[in-house]
Amino acid sequence: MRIGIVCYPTFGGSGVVATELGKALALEGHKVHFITYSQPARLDFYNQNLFYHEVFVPTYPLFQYAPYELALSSKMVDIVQFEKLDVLHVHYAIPHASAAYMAKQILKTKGINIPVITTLHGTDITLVGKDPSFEPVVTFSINQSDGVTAVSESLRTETYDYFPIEKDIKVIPNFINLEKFKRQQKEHFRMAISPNNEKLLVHTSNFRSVKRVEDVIQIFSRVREVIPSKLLLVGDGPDRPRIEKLCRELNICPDVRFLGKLEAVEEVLSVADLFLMPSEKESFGLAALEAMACEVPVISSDAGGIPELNINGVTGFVSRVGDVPDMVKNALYVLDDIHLPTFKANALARAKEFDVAKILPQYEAFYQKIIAEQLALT
Ligand code: GMT
Repeated sequence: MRIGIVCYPTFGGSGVVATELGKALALEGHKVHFITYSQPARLDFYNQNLFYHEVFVPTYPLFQYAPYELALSSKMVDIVQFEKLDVLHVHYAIPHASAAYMAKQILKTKGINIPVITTLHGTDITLVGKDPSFEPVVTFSINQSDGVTAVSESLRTETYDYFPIEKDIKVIPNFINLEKFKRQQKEHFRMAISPNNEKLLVHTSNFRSVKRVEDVIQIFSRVREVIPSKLLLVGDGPDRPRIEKLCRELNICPDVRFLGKLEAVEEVLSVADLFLMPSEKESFGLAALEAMACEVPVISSDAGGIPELNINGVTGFVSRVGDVPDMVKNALYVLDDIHLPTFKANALARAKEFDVAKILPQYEAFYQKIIAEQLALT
């Protein structure tokens, strides 16, 4: 198939999923065309089947806000026509689904019926999409998509709860490349961080309020009182200054390392004993899946789709959002050397259920179904 993928090119979960999907499809022999405003962060290898088309937004003194969505629609029209794409797959509804709708209408006037598939990732529904500034457009463009997928049952349910959606939403969960995300021998790194064999706790996020990074710090601070441990924080974002302040107030700075945005997260996860994800909202929790693939158990909240991934009492524990005491209790249980090896093995076994090799055929079958349905209409 010739597939167009539209996504955010950043480190965010939706962009990562879209890019890894495109890479996996290219390895299967499909021609994959990324259409974004810059090179996707994970589009880091050459493959003859991978193509990248940059969306350029001209500036003009009249524009207080550059009309990215229009430039994106125009680029989609151009690439669908020139590359003879079979399907457009847009990740994250805002503004990609409405830009695709516009492209589809333009292409119709040229006698081309391009099937559009929208994948909902989370905040496009649970946070930003619900805002009255966007809701009518989000509802319309989801209903106008030829196929819609969501990354968890929870997100599917929330979408129906919040929006008058008439379309069938197919759940295709996120996936993991187990070749990249696997526990590696990084003993020198572990020795440098925890010279006295302290336990290593890790949190990865974009440091936005939905991630509740303060809870991460509170959990760590109380765990550290019982078990000698260190905390590694990967990522960056608006809450970081507040988090650094909290670490100072709790007097735990020597045991907390801010590593910033990292490309090779798997190297940090390879030395970790426990992953913390106390999020307020989380449609799937890709960062937790990455940790589990590196044999790291997860202490998480019960937000959104996390309980579909992190099996309570098996791959870690799930607590109610904000229940820090319960998360501390569970973290101490998992970190106990009697329990830790079992949780690590269970985390890996669960991650294997989300192997890209298992999930990719679901996307391919869905593309074929939607393309066939559209062909039948013409
Ligand atoms: O977590 C974020 O804030 C980034 C966001 C995104 O869209 O880039 O992630 C969402 O999509 C990921 C990939 O499908 C999911 O694994 C995350 O759970 C989801 N985040 C939220 O729902 C908050």
